[in-house]
Order: sequence, then C-alpha cells, then structure tokens
Amino acid sequence: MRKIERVVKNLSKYMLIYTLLILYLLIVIFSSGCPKNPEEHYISALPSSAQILFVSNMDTGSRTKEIYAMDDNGEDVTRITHSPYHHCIVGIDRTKRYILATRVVEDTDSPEGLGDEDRKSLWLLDLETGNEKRLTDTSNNAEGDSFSPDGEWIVFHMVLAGENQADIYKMKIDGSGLTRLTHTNDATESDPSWSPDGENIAFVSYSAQVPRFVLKIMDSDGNNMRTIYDPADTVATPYFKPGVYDPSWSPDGQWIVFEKPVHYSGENGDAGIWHIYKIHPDGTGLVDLSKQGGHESMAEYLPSFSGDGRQIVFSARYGSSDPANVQIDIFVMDDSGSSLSRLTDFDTIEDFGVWIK
Ligand SMILES: [Ca+2]
Ligand SMILES: [Ca+2]
Repeated sequence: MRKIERVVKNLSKYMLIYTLLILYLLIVIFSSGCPKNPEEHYISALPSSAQILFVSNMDTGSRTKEIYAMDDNGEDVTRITHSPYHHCIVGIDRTKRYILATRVVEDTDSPEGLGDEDRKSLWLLDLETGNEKRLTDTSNNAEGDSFSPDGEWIVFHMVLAGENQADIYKMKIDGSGLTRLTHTNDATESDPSWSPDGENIAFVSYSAQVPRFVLKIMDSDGNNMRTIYDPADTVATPYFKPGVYDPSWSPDGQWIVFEKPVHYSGENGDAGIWHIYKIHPDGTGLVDLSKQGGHESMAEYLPSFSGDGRQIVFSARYGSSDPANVQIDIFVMDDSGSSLSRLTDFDTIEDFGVWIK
C-alpha cells in the first residue's frame, strides 16, 4: 500500500514537472507570435491614406530617424519602420510594395550642420512580407532612392571602399545584376533618378575640370551622357560643394526638379539659402520655383512631384541660423512654386519627403 502511495506521489511529482515544462514551452511559442512590443524590429503596412514618405526622429528621441508616411495634408502620420537603423533618403516603387531605404552603416562622424557624412548602405524593405534585405556591401558607401518604372531595378551612387569618388550603378531589386553605369575616376556622379519612360537617368556630376555639380542625363544603359544645366552662378556652403543636387522627374517626363544653393551667410542652420528649380530635359525653360512662389529665404531641397504632376513635396531648413535650433520640415507647393504649405509641425526633424506615386 505504501509502495503504491509512493508510486502515485512520484508520478504526480513527475506529472507536475512535465506540466510545468509544457506550460513553459507553450509560453515561449505563443510569446514569439504575440503582438509586437516597441523594442522589436518590424515594418508596419502602408496605410491606404499614405501619399508621402519621410523620415523623422519624433519617436526615437535621438539623431536616429525612422520612416513614416502621411497624406498630402500632413494628416494620418504612420510610423513604418521600427528598427535600430538611422534612415536617410528613401524611395518607393510604383506598386507601393518596396521601399528603397538608405541606412547609415556606421555613425563615424558627429552630426554637423547639413552634413551626413557617415557610410551608408541600401536596403530593400518589402511592405507586403515585412522582409528586409541589404543590397550593398557595408564596406562601400551607397545612397539611392530611385526605381526603374517597371520596378525591376534600382539606380544609386556608390563610393567603393578605398576610393574617394562616386559612380552610378544599377542593380535588380533582388540584389543581382550589379552594373556600373559611369566610369569616371576623376569625377563624382551622384543623385541618379530614373525617367518615367525608363529611357533616361538624370544625375549630377562634379569634376576637377568643372568644380561644381552640373545636371546631366544619360541613357539608362550609361551611354550618351550630356550636360543639360551648368549652374555657374551657384555658391559654396560649408557642408556641400557648389552646384545642383537631387534631380527628380515629373510624371509626364517634361520637367526635372532639383535644388541649388544661391546665397550663404550662415542662414538656416548654417545651410545657407537653397532654391528649387525646374528645367526641361533638353536644358530649356529653367524656372526658379522658390522665387516664383515668394519663398526664397529657406534652404529647400529634395523636391518630388506628385503622381498628377501638379504638386511638389520638398524638405526645408528654416527659422534659425543656429544648427541646434533650426527647424526641419516637409513642405508642399504647386508646380509653379506657389501655394506653399507646411505639412509637418512637430518640433523634431522631419526630412527627405517623397511622393508615393
Ligand atoms: Ca566617377
Ligand atoms: Ca519639424
């Protein structure tokens, strides 16, 4: 009888241990499938209201910026990335499935004015599956935001490890097919943007012979390179070489928008004054949109047309010459530079706005 009691006792002891073990395993399994907590790394879906992507440090409380979406009134602000990464410029393909994100590899330099001198790499974020894939080697310094219109390729500029000049490359979005499009070891080509018909790539180029960034176009295979605008009247600023930056196409392919520093005496957080322009791809019809619209005192940059071509979103630094107190926000204007409207009014950094087309 005692023996039976002991067996039953031992059995219940083992059953208790066994039950606890099962419970522990169930907790482990279920907690990994639970709703995400803020410490976890994941991508949120793009809301149907989303019209503009941008980056902001509104939730990180540090220099690190995450990707957000909003509508064209600055409403419905939605955080897309929850990550350990510092994001710079971003782009999105026409299917709205893939984001091309430029992420800082290493914070090697302390933040300095407009400068963002750290080494960066390109990542493809899949909004449908939540997967993320790094596309460029972390020993190189790559930056880009532009897809081919068929969504199969990205185009970007990259400084190879050990070099001090950039060239333009394209690559398939799965990371295959890396192709160098420019082959100049004595010039830096950067800021490439694919035309809406897929035929051309606009970019900027700086060389010892022409020591300012000029606006160029080439065929999308790298041939037939030609200068369409040489900004001889541009000025130098502490953090950027003189010239034009960030060309981007109108949806009908009739215009290219870009920015240029036009004055420097420490304004706008030591950035100086930058205006946004548009020009036809054949180099005719130059318009200073900032001047036309009567907002010529800010540092305006990274213009991006809306899908209907009637509006342009851009970023601007304004309000203080002190870099620590300068305001950075996303603005929108119409395609003639008028009807200026500020979309973000947070007291944090809202930067690099692009239209989701
Ligand atoms: Ca080069
Ligand atoms: Ca702000």
